[in-house]
Amino acid sequence: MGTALVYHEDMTAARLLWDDPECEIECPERLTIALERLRQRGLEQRCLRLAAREASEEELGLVHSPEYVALLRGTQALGTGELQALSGQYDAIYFHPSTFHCARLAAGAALQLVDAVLTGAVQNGLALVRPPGHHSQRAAANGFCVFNNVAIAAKHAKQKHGLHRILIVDWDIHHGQGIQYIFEDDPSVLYFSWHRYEHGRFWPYLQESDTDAVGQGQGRGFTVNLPWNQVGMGNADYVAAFLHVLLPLAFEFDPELVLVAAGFDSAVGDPEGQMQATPECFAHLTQLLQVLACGRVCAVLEGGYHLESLSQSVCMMVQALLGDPPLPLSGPMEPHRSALESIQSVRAAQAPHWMSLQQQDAAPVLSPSTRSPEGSISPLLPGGPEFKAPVAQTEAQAMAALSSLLDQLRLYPTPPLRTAVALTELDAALVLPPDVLHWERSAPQKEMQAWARPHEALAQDKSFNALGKVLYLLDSILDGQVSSGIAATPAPAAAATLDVAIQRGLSHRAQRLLCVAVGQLDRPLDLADDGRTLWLNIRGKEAAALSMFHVSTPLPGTTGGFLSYILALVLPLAYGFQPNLVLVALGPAHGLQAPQAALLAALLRVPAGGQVLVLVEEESTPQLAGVLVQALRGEGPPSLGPFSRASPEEMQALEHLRGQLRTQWKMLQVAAPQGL
Ligand code: X5A
Ligand code: ZN
Repeated sequence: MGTALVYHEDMTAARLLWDDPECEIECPERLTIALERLRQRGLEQRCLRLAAREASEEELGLVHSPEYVALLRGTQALGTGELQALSGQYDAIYFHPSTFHCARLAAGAALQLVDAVLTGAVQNGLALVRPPGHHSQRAAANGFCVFNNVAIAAKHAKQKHGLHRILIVDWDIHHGQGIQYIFEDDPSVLYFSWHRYEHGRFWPYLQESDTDAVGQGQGRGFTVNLPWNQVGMGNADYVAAFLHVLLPLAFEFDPELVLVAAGFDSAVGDPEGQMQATPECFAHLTQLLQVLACGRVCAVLEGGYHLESLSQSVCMMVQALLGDPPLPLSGPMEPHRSALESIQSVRAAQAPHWMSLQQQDAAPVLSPSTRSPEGSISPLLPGGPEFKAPVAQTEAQAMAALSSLLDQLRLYPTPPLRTAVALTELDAALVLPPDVLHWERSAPQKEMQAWARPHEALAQDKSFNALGKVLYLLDSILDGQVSSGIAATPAPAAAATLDVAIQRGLSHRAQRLLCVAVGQLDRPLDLADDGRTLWLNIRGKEAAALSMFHVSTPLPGTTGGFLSYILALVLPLAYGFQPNLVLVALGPAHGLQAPQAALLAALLRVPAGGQVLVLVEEESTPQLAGVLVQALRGEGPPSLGPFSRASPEEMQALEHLRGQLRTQWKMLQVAAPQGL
């Protein structure tokens, strides 16, 4: 439905007029270079361009005191000396004669974006602004920030659009203490921030940036701080933070709008953050957020001071907003020990306030419905990275590695890929978006006969013809001609079709194939346990890990239970495995409601880099097919409905399984391993 890009050239006018090493990194080129890169890659042209407007003084008053706004208005007439003297009254701030105008445009851009999304003109968007906002407070500028753009936008969404629940995700590497102060007693705004902290030794050196600051009064539990106590955090740490902290709370909160305080000083190369997350990580984070609030995501630029890294990260985020499948994540998917300590600490601090954390942290007790694995778990490691993360001894080597990494990303083409649908009878009842391909092509008869021969269920014409489409669609996904697909098969042929699809995928180009079989589908007998296939049977009869690559789990009917199984088991396995193809098969008695199936597909699409093939039974409803198509195209899936707690038995079974698997699959961890 469209992505807005809100910008105004005037926001490049403000700049530092005197010598100040702390402030000089906040420069006009941050915007011009990011925008230039968006143009070069054809991304700006795909967005709805909106010229930023100035926020009115009344709108600024949603957050700031009239005296503070008046003071800022006065700066327009000051000389350089006076500006410098005034700037000195604040921490890490410089004023310029154009600061007031720029800052009003920055806040106005955020407001315009929220209006565009909440009126339905677009699905999502990014406001490219400066000065940034998240450090600014009711009556104080701070940390390059003048007006609190995101906080003003949130207040506006409540007041003008009547919203009741807004999620703010602050992935800038500094703590947005300004946002925290503004909403600390407000339960209608859930504020999540991660930040470089180093036990309080990093700017802005505040005690209230730690995990035990959870909000005040009615707002307790609606401030969530995840401090990073070491530098060097990377893709695995950021994804783990989303899977194990942010997303469980966000689903339980059920926001109507997601605002992102999108600072990219948390990316590799940034002098402030000193972190390692690569630009494509921000596409993953963005798409993980797009499953919330029906996809209504408004991002507003905050920090980001390495011009090339910033521009790449901005491009990745815009591509994700546009619905393009994300690039695979680089680097080992193993969170740092220090990151796990932080994750453990914030989960403990928030547990009293969130059902989703209470149920997950239930003691892992062996229940009668679970059993130990037969034999030993294979020690094979999941596949390696597509790009090598920079590992360097010297500063110069590090810089060379970084620029080669950024070069690789620059060369990556914008995929002109689409979702294909092979639904036979079903698609007649479906109104599909115009860019969806109706899949008619079939694999050559000869080839297919060889594949189908061992399977009696595929002897019938109908099943055989459906298989032909499935196989050709599979090839086309693996060859990069289409991104994702959905195909229907007659129910009696479901297991055989899946079996052939797996073999075909493995013999074609799938280096690592994740098969998520929902319902009564048995693992093919001849499937090798060689690390190339991860077989996950959901709603199998019991929770069991027969090997690291062969996992079977029940699936709770409660929303809380369902979400826990997906966020705490399925996605960590998928991120650890890094598949280049995901096969989702909804087999006999899969029992998934349409919104659940859509959420599963929407979430799996992210670690799979968009390469997902969903097999449904021909007897499925057009409604199910419809929401699956939406999910595969990157549109927000429908809401699961009200949160209901999982039963203790369900959670015990999950914890038992996680306990069995987490030494091999590090993304399952939510706490630092003991005794090391
Ligand atoms: C928005 C932002 C950083 C201020 C750092 C001061 N501010 N040392 O990234
Ligand atoms: Zn920052």
